[in-house]
Amino acid sequence: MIRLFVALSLPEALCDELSMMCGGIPGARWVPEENYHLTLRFIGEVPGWQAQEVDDALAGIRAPGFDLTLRGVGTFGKSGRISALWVGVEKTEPLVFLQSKVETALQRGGLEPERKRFAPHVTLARTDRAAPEKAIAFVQAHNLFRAAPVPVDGFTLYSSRLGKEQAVYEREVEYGLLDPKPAAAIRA
Ligand code: 3AM
Repeated sequence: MIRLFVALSLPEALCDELSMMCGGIPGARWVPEENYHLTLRFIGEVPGWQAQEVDDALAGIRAPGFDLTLRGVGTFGKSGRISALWVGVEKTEPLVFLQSKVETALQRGGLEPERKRFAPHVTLARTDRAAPEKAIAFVQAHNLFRAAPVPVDGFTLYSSRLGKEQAVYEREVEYGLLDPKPAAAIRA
């Protein structure tokens, strides 16, 4: 069995910028810089034969590249507990298009439909062992964060091995996106 997810990786300079924001919350488990990603679809544990079908399905995706912009900071959690801190992502049309292509391809590859709404984000920390006030203060301090747009020309099938503190992510397969439409073609 192999634990898989589909995600966008981020350029090193952007990861550096994100990691510079991190720190100052006792008990938070900060995601190591090399693990930053934007999940398009969590797959979970699948047998080897199904991983092959997933790969085949993803390889068939045709979608244009686009620019990705990270901005704002937020939290996941419920009933007063904050489980994660993340940086937000502009939910643009080409990003949503790619995510829906991935979803359709995976269903064709035999996976059950994803029930959760796509909420694009980059997780910075798991905060279930931290004081919620500290996580809230972090959000307030960084809420105006905005990164320069970065070009996305592909997406990645990652494997994940769960470690004691941090998961170990491995880039298994990279898939290319089509050249983005030139501005002139969009205007025409
Ligand atoms: O992209 P983020 O960091 O929010 O939390 C896991 C991580 O999300 C999530 O998949 C991403 C890559 O590991 N994940 C882990 N288990 C999950 C599950 N059972 C899950 N997402 C949905 N269901």
